[in-house]
Amino acid sequence: MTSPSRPTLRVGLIGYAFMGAAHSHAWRTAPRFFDLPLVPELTVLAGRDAARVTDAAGRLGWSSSETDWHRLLERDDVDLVDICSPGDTHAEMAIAALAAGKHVLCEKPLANTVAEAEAMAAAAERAAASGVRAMVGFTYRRVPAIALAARLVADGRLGEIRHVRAQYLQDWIADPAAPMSWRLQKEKAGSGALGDIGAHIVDLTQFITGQRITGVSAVLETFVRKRPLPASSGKLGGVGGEGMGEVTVDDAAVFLGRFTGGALATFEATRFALGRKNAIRIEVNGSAGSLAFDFEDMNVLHFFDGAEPAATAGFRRIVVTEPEHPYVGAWWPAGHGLGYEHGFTHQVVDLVTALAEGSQPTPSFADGLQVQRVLEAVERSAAARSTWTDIPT
Ligand code: SOE
Repeated sequence: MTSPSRPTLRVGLIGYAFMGAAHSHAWRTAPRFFDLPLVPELTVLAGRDAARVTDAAGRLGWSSSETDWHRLLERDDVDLVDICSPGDTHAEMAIAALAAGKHVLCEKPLANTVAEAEAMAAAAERAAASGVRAMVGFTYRRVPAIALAARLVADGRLGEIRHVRAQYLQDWIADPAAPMSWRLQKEKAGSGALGDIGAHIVDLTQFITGQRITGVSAVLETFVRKRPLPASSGKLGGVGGEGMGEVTVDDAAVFLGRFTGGALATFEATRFALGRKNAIRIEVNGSAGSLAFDFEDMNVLHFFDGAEPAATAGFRRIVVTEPEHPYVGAWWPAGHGLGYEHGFTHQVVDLVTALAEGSQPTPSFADGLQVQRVLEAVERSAAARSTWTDIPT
């Protein structure tokens, strides 16, 4: 339990939708289950609508609320700004917060373009010189089974990595009648499935393998190009109305990749995999072993040990809930399992620990920039159809 005498980390959060709620839960919960060197304080929640942000602040446990995010940069009772607003706001907010001497946690993807991400990474580098730190929120790295997978690869248990197979499958807009949202607007979200969920599997596969993607060949598709505008403007980030709106992002991204160690990779990110709700499926095949993970069974990691004699070889199902496993010791007894929200709490634990040590939290903005470069390469490859060979039908 964190003792009351510990120094505090006073947080200002921007946004109170899905990510704002998940981050609020994490800031509240982390000091109650982990012995943190700094005690987070939920100082202020920022949002545009005065009535709604005041209500959200009460519901999510924030001491005060603001309707102008710039106020968070001026307040001397804010040490860290947590950005949980759509991607078109990330660059302006993060760069201003860093310049104001505030640490920054910014939701993924880091930005909507490589140019924005480069400016953010440069601002983070400047700020780090005076001990102000920035981190991008790829929380799935902090699912215990994923952290265990990365540990197995780093320990050489898979040998040389030959194949990486990654899917992120959702189906929340498979119905053409599903209304327009800000996530389907390029000027707000930057891209569709590619940046929203494709960014996660780009980051995860690089984190697990410890390698970088060096090239891609891609296809993007938008299956449903027009959608009904939502009656309530809130769902579209402030824009609503009658009739139909134009979808200006991809619904699905499929791409091949190659890693620095020579491994071949296949990636699939889609919101049209009817029946798959949040299926992050990763398989890595190496010369000495393989691993497989599915977020819809997130407390389990499947591991094939190539050293096992053939008579007893096979994928074993590791239930990743032992105290020896990453993060798990702070929670429940073996077998009781964790959920989606725990990755956000573990993110707070690692961020706060790094800040107290004066070290760089990971993933850094430079890591987020590299992911953005992969996303942009996917978009360029898809546009160029560079390696696509048509088959006459
Ligand atoms: C929507 O696809 C979404 O909320 C993503 O934006 C999150 O990053 C993911 O964790 C859950 O799905």
